[in-house]
Formats: sequence, structure tokens, C-alpha cells
Amino acid sequence: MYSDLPNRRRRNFLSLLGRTAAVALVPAAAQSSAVEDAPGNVLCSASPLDQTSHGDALVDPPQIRSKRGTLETTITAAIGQVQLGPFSFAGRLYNGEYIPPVLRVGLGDTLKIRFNNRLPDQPSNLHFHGMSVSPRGHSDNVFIHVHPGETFDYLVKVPAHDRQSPGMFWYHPHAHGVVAPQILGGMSGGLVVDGIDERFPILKAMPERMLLIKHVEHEKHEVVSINGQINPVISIRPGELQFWRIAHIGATLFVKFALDGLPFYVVATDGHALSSPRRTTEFFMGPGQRYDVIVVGPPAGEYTMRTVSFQNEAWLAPEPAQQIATVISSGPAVQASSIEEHVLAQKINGPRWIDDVRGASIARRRTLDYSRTPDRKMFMIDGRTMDENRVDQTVRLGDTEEWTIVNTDQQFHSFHIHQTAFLVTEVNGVAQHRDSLHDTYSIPPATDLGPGSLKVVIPFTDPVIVGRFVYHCHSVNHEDKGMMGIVEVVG
Ligand SMILES: [Cu+2]
Repeated sequence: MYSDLPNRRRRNFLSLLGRTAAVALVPAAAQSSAVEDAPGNVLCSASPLDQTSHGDALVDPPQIRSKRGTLETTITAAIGQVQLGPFSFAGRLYNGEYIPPVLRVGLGDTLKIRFNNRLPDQPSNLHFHGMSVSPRGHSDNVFIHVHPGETFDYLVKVPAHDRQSPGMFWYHPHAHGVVAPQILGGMSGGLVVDGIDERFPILKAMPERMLLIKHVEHEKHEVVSINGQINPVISIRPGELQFWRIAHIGATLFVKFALDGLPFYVVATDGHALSSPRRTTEFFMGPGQRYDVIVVGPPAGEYTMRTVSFQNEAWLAPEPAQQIATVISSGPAVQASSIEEHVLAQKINGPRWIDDVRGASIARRRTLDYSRTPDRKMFMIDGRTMDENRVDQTVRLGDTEEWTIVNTDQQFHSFHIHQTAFLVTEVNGVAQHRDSLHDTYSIPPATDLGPGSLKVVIPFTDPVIVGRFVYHCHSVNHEDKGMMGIVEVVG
């Protein structure tokens, strides 16, 4: 089925980075006032840069699994050196790793995490992105500030049923004002709730690959890494089925990418399964978004995963395209006819939350206005910046609401809300017919034609989410500079 696709030659990604051998780099973090205390500069330690073809084989991140229903571990945040391909920089790391362990739990399990903040200069905490867990006490509570030298014991109960589903999630810091330097420095990791292969049994026989996307700035351009590797090689056999879990666990970058036009079959978005795999050839991901996909090994050859250039900030040139991975298909072909039809014919087992959301009546409609001060320094929702002592929206437990987010700024922002997923129903006024829920979604920029907009339906129906939590843009430098609000769900 891929016979029309030519074999692609390897591309020299690193030549895109320029021909200078040893260059002092300034991380993106250092460009904003909120993060001016970021640790040392990024330095190139290899030369020359333009002689590398592609990197090493993609390495699976380390994993920690729950045992007898409990995942007990320690996560320590501290400054540490990062070697990312040819780049060397002082990062902010969990347990000394740029790619810390993926935490793997099952429905009904408990996360017991001792969090040590050994950063010298900033408070921090842990957020469990996308999880329908309690926002209170020692659970997924972003109002906890663990100061330098302090320790906090998290206890997060993963519901056994109700709204929490098996899927791909992630963890990262959420101390307001200092999230960007911490995630840019490396503080983020994957979190898996196992069991999606019960919903799509076809996945059981497939090797699973994590593709954890991060980024760092080099010479005013973003360098995208996967699992902490520059342009890694992903091996597959012709006709082989693999299960890829693509998660953007970086800080601020909106990125579009494709794999030489090859199809991906999406089975879940942000940890929420589709009713049936859906074919796509391109992804547009803002920070925080995840796609679980099936990949079919193409005919033998070398294929390039590269970013697609697009206009984000109206006042800046688009980021140039760059190669982010190389897929090499080789070895004996897996013989199967009509693989694509077989994949697309899969149907999910069991009920889906989205069907309840679609069928709910709307209890209340709200409009949120995303804007920015004229000097571009502060980012606002409804004309004000985040205040941890103010509740911006009060919602009754059991209600399903429709929120419209209007973006008057000339760049992409995103909408993310904690503790619950949502259904995207309109983008820029155009009706969307989505087959799965999201917890993070991009909002197009304003243009000469008017503001961008996103309409979502949010179910505040799971009793576990009662309490105070936040919604915000997940380009976290914007969140740090004010683009966040507080919602309280009252039971
Ligand atoms: Cu934003």
C-alpha cells in the first residue's frame, strides 16, 4: 500500500543548526524576565556540527511500575548537566536525568511520591497532567509550594473507574511563575495508566515505543529532541505494526511534524481513546498534547520525520523545518494483506466518556478572553493575570458547561484544564466532529479577520475533582506571566 512512496535519503539535520563549531548559546529560558535566573548557557561541545547524518537508535526511557497496586518512588529536583547530542547545558533535572523515569500505574493504583526540591533558587511541586484525580491535599494540588531544601510526600489515588481512563499522561512542575525554566531545563516525564490494550486488543501484540518530545533553543531556533536524543533512528520491519506513544512534554513550542507523508493510525488523544483508529499524516502539537498511534512498517528504506514550518507569532519568521527522527524499515517483511484495512476496522471495547459528554445538556456557557499587554510582557485571561488568592470561575459538581476561549493575540495559545478532559466542538467558528476527548488544545491566533477561538464542552461531573484547580495556556512561559485562572468545583 506504500508503493507510491519513494525511499528517502537521510538528511543532514545538524547542518540546519549552522556551521559554527563551538557556539555559546542562550536557552529560550534566558530570554524572558520570568526565567532570567535559569542556569548556565547552552554550549556546543562537538564539532563540526554538519558532519553527522543521523543519531543513535532511539532509546526507551527508563520506567518505574507499580507493585501490588502502589508505585512508590522518590523524585528529586536539582541542577545537573545535560548532554543533548552536541549540546551541553546546565539543566534542572528530576533524579539527574533529562528524561526521568516513565511512571506506570494501573487503574485503582496509588502513587506515593516523595518529592525533594533541591533546586537552589525556586519553589517547585508536582502536577499529574491529564489525570482525573483529586486536586486537594497531598494529591494533584498545584497550590502546594515546595521550597528549596524542602520535601513533600504526594499521595495520588488513581480512580479504578469513573472518568479516569487508561492512557498516556505526564508529570511536571506547576509552581506559578517558574514553570518555564523548570520544564525547559528538563523537569518533565511520562506517566502511563496501563490498560489501553484491553480497549484495543490489537495493541497487545505490538512493541510499544515512547516518543517524548522536548525542545531547547539554539541560536534563536528551537532544537527538538525525542527521548533526549537528536534525530534518533527508529527501526521497523516492512509490514510490522508498532504502537507509538507520542507526548509533547516540552515547555513552550508549538510544533507540526510529519513522516514523509506516511500514515499514522491514531487510537487515543491525551489519554482518551477513539472509537476506531483514525488515519492521519501530520501532527500539530502544542506543549502537553499526546497522541497514541499505530504505525505500519513501510517498504524497506529510510524515511524522515521532520517538522513542518508554519506561522506562529505574526511578528516573527516561522521556525525552519528540521529533521527530528529517521525511520529505517528493513528486514524480512511481515506478510499480511490489507494491513491498513485491518487496523482501521478495529473497534473499541467498552463504554466511552465522550458519549456521556455529547449527550449532556449544557448547564452554563462562559467566554474567556485571552489577551496580552501591548508591551507583550504579560499575558491575561479576561483582562487580568493569575492570582492564587482569587477564584475566577465557580462550577457546580455535576454540571457540563460550554466554554468559548477567544484569542485576541497574534500567536497560538492553548487551553488546558486540570482534573477533567473536554470535547472540542468548534475552532474559529467551524464545527468540529471529534471522536475523542482532549485535555490540551491549541487556539489559533488572531488575524486581520478577527480573533481566533476555541469552543469546548467540559464535564465537571466526577466527584473526585471537587476543589480548586486551574486552567491556562500550556505554553508555560505565558502561564508563568499570567495566562491562568482558578476554577472551583463545589459539591
Ligand atoms: Cu499561550
